[in-house]
Amino acid sequence: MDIKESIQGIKTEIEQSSFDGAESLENFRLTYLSKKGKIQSLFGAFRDVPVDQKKIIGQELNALKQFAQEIFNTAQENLGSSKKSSNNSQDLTMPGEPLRIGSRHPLSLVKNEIVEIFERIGFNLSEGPEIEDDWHNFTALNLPDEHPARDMQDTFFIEKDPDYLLRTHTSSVQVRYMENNQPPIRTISPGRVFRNEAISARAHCIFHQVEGLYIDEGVSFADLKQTLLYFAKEMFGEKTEIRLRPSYFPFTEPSAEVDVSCNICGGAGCNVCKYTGYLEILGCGMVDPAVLENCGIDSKKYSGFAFGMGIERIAMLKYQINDLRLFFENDIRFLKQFSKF
Ligand code: 2NM
Repeated sequence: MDIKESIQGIKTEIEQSSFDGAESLENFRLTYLSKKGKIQSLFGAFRDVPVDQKKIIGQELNALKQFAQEIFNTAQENLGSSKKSSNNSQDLTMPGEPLRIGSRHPLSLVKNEIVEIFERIGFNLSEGPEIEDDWHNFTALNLPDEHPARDMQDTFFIEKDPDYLLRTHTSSVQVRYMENNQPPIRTISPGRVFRNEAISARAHCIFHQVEGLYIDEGVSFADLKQTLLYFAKEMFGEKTEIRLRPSYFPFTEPSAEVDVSCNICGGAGCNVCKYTGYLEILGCGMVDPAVLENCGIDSKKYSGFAFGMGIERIAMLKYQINDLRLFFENDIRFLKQFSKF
């Protein structure tokens, strides 16, 4: 095949080539425009062209090279602009992805509500460490060494030094508060507490408490009752009644368990209150004089009351949640039901 025929053949090939992407463009460049490509090899063969034809063949070869380059440039441009036009095809009037901002956990909502109810009657907020020592969690609170609540089954001890433990109640915060403040004391202590027990629908080894403490001259059991009645009405509604039953805690004497009238049936009896008309919500009592003395408070001059409640339990009653585990699974379908946000 002579060189003229080769030029024509390549020209026809180029005219017939099509481009469907970056890969075909690169193949075209390698086939026709690179140093080892078809056109460059014709330039190699140009040496053997007879002198009288060199001018015309040379012109034709240059024209072929230019033609290939032009085809390549046009294809490259088209490919680039087709990418651009697919970007332009986005519809900028489409609504955006909704922003998901999350919601407050029901336990936080209930904790805040309880704290605010007591802040309205002059209580302040106190907090303390989750890792406690034996004194603040047990000894100062009248729990002698042999007391069953100290049993290994109930308390998570720090293995390296069992004088340290995960607090089993937030009373330890109030011991610290009494050590550092003289009466009048009105403080409310919310927080996370830990008990070494089996997990079920009704119990978990981590839960949340709010404890309250009021110490001054002449504080009586009547003050305790009225304070708790105020709390119950604020928390569960104006019609709510309370009922006290005698109980026992090592740190209070006398002690009581407090029930509120069932806010679901209004006291008539339903399956939530197990047809008793009442729901147990907290424990309380007059702080034992020995506890006051342990914390540096003169028990001859001062008296006080204390109470404690589980936030999970209050939240379950308030929102009619029947399984404790929902609080720590953090399923957003559950969580977002309680927050207005
Ligand atoms: C309860 C029940 C009764 C309580 C006692 C104290 C302290 F530190 F003052 F002694 N704080 N909280 C207390 C009393 C807690 O929880 C069911």
